[in-house]
Amino acid sequence: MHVHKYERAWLIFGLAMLAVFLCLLAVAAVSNDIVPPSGMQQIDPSTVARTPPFDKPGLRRLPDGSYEAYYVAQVFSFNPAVLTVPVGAKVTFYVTSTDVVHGFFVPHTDINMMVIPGWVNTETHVFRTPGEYLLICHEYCGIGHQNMFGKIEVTKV
Ligand SMILES: [Cu+2]
Repeated sequence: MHVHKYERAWLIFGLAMLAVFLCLLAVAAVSNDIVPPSGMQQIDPSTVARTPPFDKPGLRRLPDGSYEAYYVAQVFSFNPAVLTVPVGAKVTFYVTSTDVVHGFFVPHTDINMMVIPGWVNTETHVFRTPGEYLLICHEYCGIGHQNMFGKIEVTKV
């Protein structure tokens, strides 16, 4: 089979770039100790219910006036199902799963996480507009996935 010299050069260039990028990825992963997804806390999924602070999921107010919300995702619900926060609150969400991969998505905000058993995922959001926010699982997690949702009520103070 005849391959034109420009075509051969282009194929070699493409393969060389692939090799370079794979090497860079491997070097970055090893040297920066990258694990997918990066920089998250680990937790034993079988002992989440006994591991503080996930043994009592919900909202906590910090001395600086911000909030932490601890969520446990499991087939097919979020705990807490309803979270009430005051408008203007800066809330850092900590979410983990006890069983399978779930999603943690609040439309019209920047909250969009994967919830992976064995890991604690985190995201911070400031709720500036009062109202009801839907919290949905957007990773297919089983037969009742479409019923897996929660609510965040942002109330005027
Ligand atoms: Cu789901």
